[in-house]
Amino acid sequence: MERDPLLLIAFYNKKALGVRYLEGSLIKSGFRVYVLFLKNFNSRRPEPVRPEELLLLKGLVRRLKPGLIGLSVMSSLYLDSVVTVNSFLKEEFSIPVVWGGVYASMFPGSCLEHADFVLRGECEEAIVELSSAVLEGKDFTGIKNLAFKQPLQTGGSKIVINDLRPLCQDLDKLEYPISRSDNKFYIEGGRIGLGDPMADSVSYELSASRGCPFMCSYCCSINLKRMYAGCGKYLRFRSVASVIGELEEALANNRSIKVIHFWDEIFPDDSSWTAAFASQYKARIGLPFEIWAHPLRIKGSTISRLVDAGLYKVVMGIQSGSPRIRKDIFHRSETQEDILEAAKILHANKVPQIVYDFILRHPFESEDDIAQTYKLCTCLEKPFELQLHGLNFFPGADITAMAVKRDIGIMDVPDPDRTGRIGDIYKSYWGVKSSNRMINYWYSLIYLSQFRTGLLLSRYFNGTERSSLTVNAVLMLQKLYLPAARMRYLYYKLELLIRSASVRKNIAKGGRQAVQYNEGK
Ligand code: B12
Ligand code: SF4
Repeated sequence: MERDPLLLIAFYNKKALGVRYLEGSLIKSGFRVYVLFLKNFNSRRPEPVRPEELLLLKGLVRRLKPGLIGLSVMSSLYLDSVVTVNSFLKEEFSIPVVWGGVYASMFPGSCLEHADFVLRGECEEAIVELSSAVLEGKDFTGIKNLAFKQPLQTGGSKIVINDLRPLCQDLDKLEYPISRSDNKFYIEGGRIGLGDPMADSVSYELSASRGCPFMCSYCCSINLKRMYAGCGKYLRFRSVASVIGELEEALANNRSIKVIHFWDEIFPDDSSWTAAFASQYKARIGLPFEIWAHPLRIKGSTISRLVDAGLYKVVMGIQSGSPRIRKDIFHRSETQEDILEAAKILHANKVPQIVYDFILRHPFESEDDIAQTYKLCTCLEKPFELQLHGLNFFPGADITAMAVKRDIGIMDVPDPDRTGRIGDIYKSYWGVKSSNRMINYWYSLIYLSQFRTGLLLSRYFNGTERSSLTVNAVLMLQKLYLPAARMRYLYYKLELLIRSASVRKNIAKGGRQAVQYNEGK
């Protein structure tokens, strides 16, 4: 008899790499799988799941009749929506529900207040084992990575958290994340659609590695690294052949792809890996691509090769120009010189779009700290863009414990176990405005420093005596530069399209095949 299908739900994430990996693994093991992408990601106006969207979900579950539903809880930022969906499913159906993802891995106990099961960590194997056990009514209690509630003879239940299996060291063994459309649905804006929302996307998103070598205090990557202690190497790389193979398959399936987005926490920087990657990418893919980078992992030889292969955009985390904040609060060891050197390399190698990421206006930061960030920004070579955001105190992150321990202002730091409405949480990440006018003043100077004329103006104001008039003028100037930021955004988009079109034209002429490569043979 055919087994019931499975339904995996991704929240606010139509790319949902993790869910697509699970889908690949389940399909390979003979399961029927459906995937629902529930709501789009919208950092400006994040929206809870609407009642009519829950009704659409109900109709879908009735139609598909899954034997197990998996909720992907990658972030605590939208936990509210996950709990709403979970409660709704529990009221309407008696289908077991399993949670997985970063948040579920960190807090299996709290998640089991809602879910029947939690699977911790990377789950390509564990989801297959749990699905077999649940659908075939077999014993699940010994499954590695699983957490569940065990009923007690005396009544009630206790939480059992099983050990983790070793981390998959050969990432090439995993199926490519799946992009087929006939088993996918999306719900957004009170409507349901059939098909993969990424099917005609102009970007393709993938990862060449898993893990990160760093230990930033505000990031949950270190919680995962600690959780996996003793389970094998945490930072792992795919082979170049596997990455290129995935991209070729994606390009064959979707002719609209114009840009490739690598979501590696830090893009691989190993010289021989990048040399092989650059030459094969240039020969067989060629489209402009984007990466995330770290100041301590930027080398001239690597960046020049990658730019030659099509590297278009680099987002490098600087996070603060204050050595005190970086070292003592964020636990980042790079010096001002390291940062300036990395920026110089990006500039010298003519990376077309250079973006620096900063976390500003948080309770640890003094006026002197933010003034140092401004100073650093004035030393960065142009052109560059700034991505400025606030600090989110994720439950379980080291910085959250630090904030609670130092009692730095209970209004500013949410209780580590508390989560709020999605809109409020996002405000504290992107939109937080300090109540301290001088902090806002420095923030505006930092913002201005990314534009050539803005830098001149910021220097002028920084050099004049501070009065309420000059402070107001700087705050106002920041607003006046918003259209310039918009224009720059459109310029980069257009440039990207032109680059991409020229690569496509070459491909159409057979240009790609004309280039020889020898690596990997
Ligand atoms: C790439 C990335 C992104 C990409 C996502 C691209 C994509 N294709 O999905 C982008 C930039 C879009 C993004 C956005 C956000 N991200 Co992000 N992101 C990451 C990053 C670096 C890697 C995630 C990834 O792709 N991993 C590779 C895949 C294969 O692994 P995975 O997703 O974890 O999935 C595996 C397991 O978790 C598990 N699993 C996953 N889902 C399920 C479901 C079930 C049922 C089961 C059983 C198992 C399971 O099995 C999967 C396969 O092994 C992580 C850091 C990290 N180490 O996880 C942060 C991270 C997950 N992001 C984070 C955050 C905060 C966000 C945002 C909220 C940022 C923002 N302010 O808007 C948004 C939220 C997006 C969303 N709706 O989920 C935080 C979450 C922390 C927290 N406690 O909330 C992390 C941990 C980074 C950090 N700063 O600490 N992110
Ligand atoms: S470098 Fe990025 S991914 Fe790595 S620990 Fe720091 S913030 Fe997290």
